[in-house]
Amino acid sequence: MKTYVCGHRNPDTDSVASAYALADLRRRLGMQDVEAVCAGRMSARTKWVFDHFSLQPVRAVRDVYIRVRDLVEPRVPMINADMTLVEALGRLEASGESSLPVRDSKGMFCGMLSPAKLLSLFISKADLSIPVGRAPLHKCGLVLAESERVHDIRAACIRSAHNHFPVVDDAGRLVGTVLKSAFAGEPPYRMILVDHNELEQGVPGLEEVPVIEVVDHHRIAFAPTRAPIRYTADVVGSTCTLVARMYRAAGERPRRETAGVLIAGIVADTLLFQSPTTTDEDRLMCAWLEKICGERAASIMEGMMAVDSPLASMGAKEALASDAKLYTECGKRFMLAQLEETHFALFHRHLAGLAEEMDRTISSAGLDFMALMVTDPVRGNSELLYRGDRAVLRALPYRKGPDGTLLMPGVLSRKKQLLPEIVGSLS
Ligand SMILES: [Mn+2]
Repeated sequence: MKTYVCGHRNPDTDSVASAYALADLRRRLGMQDVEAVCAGRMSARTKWVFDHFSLQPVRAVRDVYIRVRDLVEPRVPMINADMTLVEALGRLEASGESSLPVRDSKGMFCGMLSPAKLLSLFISKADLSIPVGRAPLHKCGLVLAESERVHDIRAACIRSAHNHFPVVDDAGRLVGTVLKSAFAGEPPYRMILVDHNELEQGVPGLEEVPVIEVVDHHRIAFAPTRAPIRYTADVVGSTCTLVARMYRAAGERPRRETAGVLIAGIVADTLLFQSPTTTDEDRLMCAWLEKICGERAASIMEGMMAVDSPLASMGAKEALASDAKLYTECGKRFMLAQLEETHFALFHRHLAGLAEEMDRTISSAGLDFMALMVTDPVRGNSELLYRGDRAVLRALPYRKGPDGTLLMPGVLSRKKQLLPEIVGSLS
């Protein structure tokens, strides 16, 4: 039976990475037909991680509702309309079913072959070597669309006098047959949840599918289960830490790429061990994974963070213009630009180009000065690059850092924190 491993909706890197690595571990330990999926689209950062390690991205699913196509019984044959009636009746008998679906040469569904419908032919001892397409077929039963939710058609099917329901795709082509008995059977797949355990946070449709395992580092709000399930939870900084621990406990060594993906999950959730949720276990597992991967956690973090960075994706001019505000205060005209970066390395690398562009703006826009505030929202700090009027610069209360930028620990707001200081230094 198929098993999906899935993290929470709006999937973050920890959630996708832990699903990917746990699916791989379960497969190695003998589980068949396991697939990691993600509940919605991967972020650009997560996509970068999979690209970086040359892995296929995890397939995104919108929901896991059980669909008609999941119940199609592959052992029930389909009859082609150009087959002779004799041959088709032979197939019907061999199948052990009471009716079989018929399709024309284009694959379109044309009706059900059922002996009851053929009674008049038998009685009149008609020639049974005619093609099925010319024989009377049963056409008034329920026809199911493969994409329909089982939840929506279950009652109608159970009430129906028929035991066989032909299934068609959007174009009306015959896909196969669903047997009435399928509605009483086990759901066709099951789930392993990672990085969440609350139904509301999970992929839509989760309530219809049995959960056989949970690996998580959040509060527990999981409903009581009917059967025992495997439940791994601990107070650590990342679900990937728990998955790494499970590899070790099983005596398995992840592949280089899988180790890289796990590192990405750990550093993304612990903000490279800066978050107060970080534990020693996160550092320990990450160090083990780094040895296997051959790449440092910090460099994976940097690669990931650079993805959404304005300084990585735009030129200096465009980045400065993306959020620049013009002010006139105390007879001075100035511009304050702000950018969000997850750390300052890229900013320091682009200092010369940014300064040059700011000098150009000062002269073209007739400004007295211009400042660029780069904010790291994760650690809650900013740094300032200042060009123009030296008197204002000297009056600002910020210390100069080794790269020549002004350090603004704890400063996040241009409007509430930087602007009052600037205005204060003008008067
Ligand atoms: Mn997490």
